[in-house]
Amino acid sequence: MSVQQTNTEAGEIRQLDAVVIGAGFAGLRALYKLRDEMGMDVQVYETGDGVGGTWFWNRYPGARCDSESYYYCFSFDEDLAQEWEWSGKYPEQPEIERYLNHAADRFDMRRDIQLSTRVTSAHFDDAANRWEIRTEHGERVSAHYLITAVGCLSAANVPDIPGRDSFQGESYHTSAWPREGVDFTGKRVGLIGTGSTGIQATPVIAAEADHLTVFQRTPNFTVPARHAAFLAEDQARIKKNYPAIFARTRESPAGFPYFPIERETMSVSAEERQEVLEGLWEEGGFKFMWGGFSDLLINPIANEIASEFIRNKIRGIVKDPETAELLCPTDHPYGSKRPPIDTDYYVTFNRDNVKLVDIRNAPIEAITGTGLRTKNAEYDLDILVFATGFDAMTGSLLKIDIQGAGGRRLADVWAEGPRTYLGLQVSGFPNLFTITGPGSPSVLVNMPVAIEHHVDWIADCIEHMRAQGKTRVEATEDAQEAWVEHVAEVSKESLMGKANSWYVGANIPGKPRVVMPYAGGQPLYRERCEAVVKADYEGFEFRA
Ligand code: N01
Repeated sequence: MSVQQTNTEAGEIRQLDAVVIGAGFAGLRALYKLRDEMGMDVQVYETGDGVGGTWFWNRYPGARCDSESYYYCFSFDEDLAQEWEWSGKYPEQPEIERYLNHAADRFDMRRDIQLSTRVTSAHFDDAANRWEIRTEHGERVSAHYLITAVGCLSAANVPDIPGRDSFQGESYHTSAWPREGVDFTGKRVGLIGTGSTGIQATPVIAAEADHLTVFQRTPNFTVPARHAAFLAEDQARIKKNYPAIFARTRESPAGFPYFPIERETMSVSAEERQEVLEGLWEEGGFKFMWGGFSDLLINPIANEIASEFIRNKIRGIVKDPETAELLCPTDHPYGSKRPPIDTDYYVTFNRDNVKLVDIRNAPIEAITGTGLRTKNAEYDLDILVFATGFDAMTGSLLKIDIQGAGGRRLADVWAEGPRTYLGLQVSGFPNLFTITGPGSPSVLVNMPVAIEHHVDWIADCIEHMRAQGKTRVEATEDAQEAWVEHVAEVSKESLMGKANSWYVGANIPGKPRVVMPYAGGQPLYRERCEAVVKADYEGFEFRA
């Protein structure tokens, strides 16, 4: 739908059953569910000029998925699963963007998605039990339900470094990468940030650029992805097993089709431990975290063994001992930050045209017209890449002026950190559902699995309301309070709170430090959501 076809402030307000914000995995799934499976009148607004969400925006060099393709996808339609051919284990961004475009076409979604349209505000009308939603183009619509599908990692963090805007060369944040790409040939490139993104981009930029300087504040643990193309027999085996694969993704703690092994680190000999870790390193991928020992994320001694294993790998790969030590993380346990997986990251530091610069001990002082100045050196650069991450989990929601019952602003209610019930609703914000909102497992689970669960839960809740003749649903303050406490309690059992990561908002100056995702694992969370439903939607208040 073009902007011209929608209502403007001058015209009548269009009445909708639901507005969905975002057209990534979550928004697309929500649209199909509500519109095609439930017959609702739905409008999706999307800021980008294409669908895909994360996979529309993050087109930086080396961007690829680090969950395996055949389970990092929609499971709700068997025909879609059968007809789509993944090229290999870890598809690059263009392939996932193509997949999501294919889904949008296949299910005739585009007619209800308005692209290039940022939602600027959403205010709840107490008397009508409806949301009034405004866009950057001045459109105004009214919807019974507001469903946010804005993504957990979509509000870019571009650090406010003095002189940032004075740089005369090209500069890019990795999540706002130009469609036409960036030509690094013959260029001196500086890259700030060594999270999953920086770690994926570094080897690819290094191979193209004249010189790459990586500015590292905190070294990160990464294990090899070991990407491989699928053979015809892999495709056939996967397609045959899809129902079982998808079932397992719903039952496992992190939404992968395998379960953490029931074996504690100290229950085996030092030789056996080494053998297990070697095997996982060779196999590659996230299995390093789940497939060897069960206590990696809860027992500091077990964690240190795995952490030191990775450090020794770094020391073995990186030829310059000083660079190797700089790359070794020592200030946080493995897995307490979201672990990246990589293709040729550490070995890239053996290239003559790559330099690692420690900005922990000699911080960046300023960006200049010609490059960047740290406490003890100047770097001349042609291109500056910000791989500096996101204002995670809350950033995209708080960019929108969301006001609930009685005009309460979400930004005020979350001033001390996000508060939700089950990560699905916020008390005081009736008929608003937050897909993979803070307080749900979200980013700790394979995202499409978490998303599909939330969409199904929300749809069931709406169905329940229809059946009961209710028009308003809202989490109670008490239920929310208890859930927020539970999320905090559970997080204490994991090592997650130990690192300064985006999980806890530590990457954004001034953001309250709160473990935002629910760390209890997906099965427990799903059980909890089901129990709530069985107990007649305990903790939710419905009104006619
Ligand atoms: O962001 P990050 P990301 N000065 O926040 C540094 C997902 N993802 O885009 O650690 C200097 O992890 C910051 O340093 P420090 C995945 O969930 C998935 O890499 O704060 N440096 C850090 O090194 C991932 O976790 C895929 O000290 C500054 C880096 O920038 C999430 O997205 C691929 C700085 C930011 O790391 C975010 O990853 C890529 C400053 N002022 C990402 N501010 C898949 O494959 C920040 N940094 C699916």
